[in-house]
Amino acid sequence: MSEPTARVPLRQIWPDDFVARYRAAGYWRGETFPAFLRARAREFADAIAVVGGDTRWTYAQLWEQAERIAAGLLAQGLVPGDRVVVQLGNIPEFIAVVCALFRAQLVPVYALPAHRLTEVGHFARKSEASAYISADRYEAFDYRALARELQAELPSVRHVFVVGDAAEFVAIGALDGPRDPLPGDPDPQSVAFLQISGGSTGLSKLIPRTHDDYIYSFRASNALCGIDAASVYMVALPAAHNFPMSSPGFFGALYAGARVVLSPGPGPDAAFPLIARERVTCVGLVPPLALLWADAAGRSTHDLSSLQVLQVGGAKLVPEAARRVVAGLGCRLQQVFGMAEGLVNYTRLDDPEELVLTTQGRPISDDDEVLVVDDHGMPVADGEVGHLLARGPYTIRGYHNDAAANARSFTADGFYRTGDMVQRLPSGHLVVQGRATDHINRAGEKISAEEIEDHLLAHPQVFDAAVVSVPDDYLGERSCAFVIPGGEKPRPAELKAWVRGRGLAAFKVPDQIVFVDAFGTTAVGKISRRELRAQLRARFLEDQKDAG
Ligand code: OOB
Repeated sequence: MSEPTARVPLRQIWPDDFVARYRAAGYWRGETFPAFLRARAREFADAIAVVGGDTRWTYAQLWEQAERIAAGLLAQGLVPGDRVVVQLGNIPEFIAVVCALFRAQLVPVYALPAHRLTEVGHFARKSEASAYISADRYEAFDYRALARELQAELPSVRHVFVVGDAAEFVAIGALDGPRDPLPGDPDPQSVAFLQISGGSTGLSKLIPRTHDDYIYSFRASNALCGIDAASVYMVALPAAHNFPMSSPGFFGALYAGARVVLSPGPGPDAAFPLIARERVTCVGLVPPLALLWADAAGRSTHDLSSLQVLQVGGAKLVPEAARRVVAGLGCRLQQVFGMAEGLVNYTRLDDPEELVLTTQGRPISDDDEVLVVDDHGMPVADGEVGHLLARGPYTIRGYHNDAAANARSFTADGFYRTGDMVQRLPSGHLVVQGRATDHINRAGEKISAEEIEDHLLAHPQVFDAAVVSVPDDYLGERSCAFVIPGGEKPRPAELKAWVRGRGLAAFKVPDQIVFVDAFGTTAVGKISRRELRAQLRARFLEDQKDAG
């Protein structure tokens, strides 16, 4: 039998002098996922690592699950370096599967449970994935149906593995194989997984994160978020999102030997009983949820007194809301302003209250280089609003396989253009003031205006469409599509169903549709889409003011 040939590991390239610097500073220690997970399985063998549903795995059991699944995946014909799209919800198997992929040197590509065929197909195509792993059902959706459509469209996705009832596919629970073929530990500078971007222009980009850089980000986060072996960290947001994964997230918690508790949903009904039962100490939420929790806490009979740190991030928490959250939950607030591409800012647990309430924190690392610049790239003074650029020991230098996006999103000297507009205070704390890119931040879910416009334009009765963000009391922002009908005007519900029918996550369906005869721009000649969206948004806000 011939040896299976591994695929060439993906790499993310930092210039040599930066590599040397980040190693010398002790950020990059040559640690890898499988090595640290194996070490914890010895050190904390009998401590509970993961709690979810009826499952309680010790560290030793989690590692055993990872080894079994890893061996099984290789026995099924996957080879190290293969990319695997993982679409699992907040269930223990999500963590076991991801650890197994690391163990076998397979590269997870994270999809959110809300994603549908169009998005999953895009991730699989872009990453050249050979496998897809999902649950049988999650939140009333049958992912096996999605798997069938995916394989019909992309035969290169040769393998499908399913948690639960696998139907014609292979069950994760049944996987096993000889342990000998399992590879040794990977190169710490190789890409451990591909995370997905919020996607401000068109489709999501894939974000390659290395063992060295990602482990540094959550190891350092642990110190700033107060996570140690005695902590109990709850995953309330979708586990595949970078925030609950690494800021400090469940990986930070596992690195520390702490306990991870997976909440099946983000609302108080699901989370509060678990907080009381497991004595949860830390959880991360997006602003609308934090407000919901704060309101519900007053009426709740559950004991929430174990909560020490409530982290809020993913979208802007305005000071008034921050005050309500603190008053309602009575624990320490930590603001988190991060991005899957890297840079994460935290308010510090010992920051003065005013900074915690009014800023989005400061970078993790002394070697996070943060620039705030004007439209011409010139630095602005502290206190002035400008574009945020970032470079550092856990911020990527480029997207996976996307030269056009890289040319747009990175400066020649390797700074990532975050698209966010911020103010920097003399203390180094950042205040997010808006953004320069056209996406909608809908309760922390990022939606590209362009992506949704393209789907609307494909409708036969749409002549033109522009999608903008409008303020929403609950979500922070919601999406509003301005549509010029072509021929007979479609009904709004029809257009929403159309977008959903294009195989997209439900959160991308426009919340509101406004029909207009023309975009009515006053500018002479052709204006950019961005300018058009800005004008429509301004007109919407003006109309609201008149109406109210
Ligand atoms: C997190 O990551 P992504 O990749 O879903 O989104 C990043 C973008 C940022 O560029 C910014 O526009 C926005 O989300 N954002 C915030 C924010 N946190 C993120 N805007 C205002 N205030 C905040 N606190 O969302 C993410 C990743 C890791 C940790 C936390 C959040």
